[in-house]
Amino acid sequence: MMVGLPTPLLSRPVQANYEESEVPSYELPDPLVCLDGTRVEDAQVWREKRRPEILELFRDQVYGRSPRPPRELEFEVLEEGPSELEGKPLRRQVRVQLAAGVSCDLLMYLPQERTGALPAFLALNFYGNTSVHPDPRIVPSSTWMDESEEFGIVDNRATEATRGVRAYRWEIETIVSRGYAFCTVHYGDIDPDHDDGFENGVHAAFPAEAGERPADAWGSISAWAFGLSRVLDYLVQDDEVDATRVALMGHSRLGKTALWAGAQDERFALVISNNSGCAGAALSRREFGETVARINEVFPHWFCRNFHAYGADVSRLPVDQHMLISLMAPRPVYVASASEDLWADPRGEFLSARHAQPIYELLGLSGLPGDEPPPEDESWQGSLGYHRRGGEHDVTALDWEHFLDFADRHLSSGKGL
Ligand code: GTR
Repeated sequence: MMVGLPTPLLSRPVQANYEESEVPSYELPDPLVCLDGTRVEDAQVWREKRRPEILELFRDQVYGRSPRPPRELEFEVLEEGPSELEGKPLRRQVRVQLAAGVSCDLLMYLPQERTGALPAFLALNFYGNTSVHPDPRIVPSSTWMDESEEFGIVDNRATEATRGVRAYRWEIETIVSRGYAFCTVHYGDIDPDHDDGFENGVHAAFPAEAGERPADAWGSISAWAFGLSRVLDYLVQDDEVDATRVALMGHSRLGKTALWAGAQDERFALVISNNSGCAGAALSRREFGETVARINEVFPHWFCRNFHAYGADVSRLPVDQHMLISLMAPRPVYVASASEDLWADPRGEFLSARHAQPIYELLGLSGLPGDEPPPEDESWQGSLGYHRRGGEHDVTALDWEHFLDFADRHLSSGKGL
């Protein structure tokens, strides 16, 4: 346990805590108490005063401040045509410019049967668009790719050998058969996942002014979130997609990204966090599994420099992750955990959603029905949703079943509803 350790010891590896009895006692910052000490009593004060305060705290102290997007949206349709996937959905591949000289490739599958603009799922992927399905027509990625012995990725060089390797995580045929467009982008197109001085990816298009990089400058999670918003800019003008009904889904570090993207960009209608853990859905003050100290040590580039200071004493953080979820309100948020994914603190993920509930209630919406999570594999769904799947850190068909039901409830797929 790290609380109370003298600072010098923190640079040594600290054993992660996996014992509930060892969770330190903590007090969460109250999302309904403003910085001047006044209490939020109505939706207007939440909207106009407290919500902007919390958003600013996350920008300034955790993920960093993103630049303004380019004024003109530029994109190019790379390829379009019927696919051989079950149900023969239309495949469309679009190169979307993120900033001068940087673009990402968006892969879309649109159900063949459609009567109007479609609700959509949008998610970043880890190993290139080719990894999500064996479809031979998916344009391979040529950007930075995470090294992997398993997939033969050496020196971060993208390889087509990833075709289909992660298909099991993406229920594309099911998603499409339920009336949703499926949209995905390789996160490496937006920003390489390296601690490399922010000199490449979309960061490079916005060079810092001379001198030290500001302590609130954007890290990689902010960069990936920025990319998601630019993809949404494209979807807004794609007539076949209803951009007011886009569900953002992310797994692990990309789950952290989905929550941060949804918090900043209120055009996202719904957010799903899968196993996002520390600096995602899990409460930092529990220090269960991955901690703020450890995440900053191993992945300093994910955050702004201000965040690095909190590893030594997490109780000083002016926010905790329930406040990130509260920034989505009144829009629906679904948090999914996995029982064996202790590193991501399943209980801390549940509690974040639970502690965001007062904001949903203030806005007249229901939250989760109980103080304890539902039985394993069962899903609770109101404006907030939660399940804890049996098994490891992963995305499975059961997770997607719950995500799709949650999206049907809130976005109405137009099929079977
Ligand atoms: C882990 C990291 C987690 C989680 C995960 C992932 O190594 O400690 O915070 O984000 O990576 O993204 O796969």
